[in-house]
Amino acid sequence: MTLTISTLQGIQVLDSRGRPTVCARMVLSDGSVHKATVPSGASTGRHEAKELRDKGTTFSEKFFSGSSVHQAVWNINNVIAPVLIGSLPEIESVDAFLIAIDASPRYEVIGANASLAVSLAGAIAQAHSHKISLARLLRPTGPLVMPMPMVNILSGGAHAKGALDIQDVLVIAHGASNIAQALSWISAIRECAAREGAARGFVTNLVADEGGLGIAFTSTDQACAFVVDCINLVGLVPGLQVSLALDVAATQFFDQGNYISRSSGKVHSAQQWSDQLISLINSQPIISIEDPFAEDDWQHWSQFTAQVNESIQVIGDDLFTTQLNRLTKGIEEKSANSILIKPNQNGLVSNSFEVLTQAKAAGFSTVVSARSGESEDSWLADLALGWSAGQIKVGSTHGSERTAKWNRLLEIEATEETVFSKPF
Ligand code: 2PG
Ligand code: MG
Repeated sequence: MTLTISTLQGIQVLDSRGRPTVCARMVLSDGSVHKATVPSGASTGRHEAKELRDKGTTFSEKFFSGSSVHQAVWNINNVIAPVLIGSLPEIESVDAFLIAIDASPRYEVIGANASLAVSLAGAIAQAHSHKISLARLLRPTGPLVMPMPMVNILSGGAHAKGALDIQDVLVIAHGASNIAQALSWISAIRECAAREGAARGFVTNLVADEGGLGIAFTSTDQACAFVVDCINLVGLVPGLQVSLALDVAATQFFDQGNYISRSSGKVHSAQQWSDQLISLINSQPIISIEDPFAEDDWQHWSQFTAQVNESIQVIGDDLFTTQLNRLTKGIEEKSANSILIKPNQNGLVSNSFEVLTQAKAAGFSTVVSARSGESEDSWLADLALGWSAGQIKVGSTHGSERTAKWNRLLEIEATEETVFSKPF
């Protein structure tokens, strides 16, 4: 029996920060219900697809200070649903309908929060109609490639009230043989960081948006050294079994060509900033660095990537914003060697996959990523598996919106044939 879409409804729900977000609820002709809730960022890139938020002027909007999503929900119910009802739940056709409704590159008319919710609900419904998981729909044959997790231990920047200048210190358990082992190591490191931080007299009760600890270290170097201590304390070998990754999120402290430390107020020229990062990389077991420069500082991205010369992974997040035109420029200019793939920066499942495919073709590594504002959904884990992304970043080991994704990966590893990705 061929299943078709019988109803499609948008609902305003809450994300993990308590802010409104869009859920699309699709019912198929067999009565089955398929839902997808879109995430939302705090350190958002300027070039991301348009997240439609209300102005906060009506009575019901004002309680969310202008962040309600009634217009995006209205667009699903009144603009998108009439077009999709009766059609097949298939990624390609649903996404083609969405593009036909809103041809603007950043979905400024219907909102990327509306488009992605519907695109994802369609993909999840399609998997149901084929009686397989979303991961299997996207990768029909062969073992599933289990992504290497990149996990947040310390948070700063926009996620933790500026506890650190940079946004995250993360760990990658590249010496582990599977994801269950990797997560067991990383949970121990996260627990050790809370214990050890308190023992050293730091305030450790600020748990940041993504479940990392918001400890106010005086420098990034000190924060990295602390995480290295924790790796040692749990009995693992830094650099050999577990290494560090940074998300600098440098756009957040870039001003008129300079990088300005929020903690010390010190102003760095781009060259001084680059030198500082290189000396940090040389003194700590760092294997990956994300957004070392601001989103439009192309020149310094290219210089930095040439200088580190493949010795570490240089990831573009705000730089590329999961947009094909920006990735194409980055490939030409050798701005980075890796890309973060965030479906809500793009607005469609199929186009996010296209960006990932082009990045891989150019020899880039690919890291599928959650946002700082998340939901209990686990579709991101299925996308990472189905797309053979290689790596995944969903925040820390704390918070159900984070564990929903880890637990989905653990479930797949326990029940399906998988191979653990070894990008390092
Ligand atoms: C990032 C993400 C996730 P946000 O910068 O990579 O950590 O943060 O969702 O706030 O953009
Ligand atoms: Mg980032």
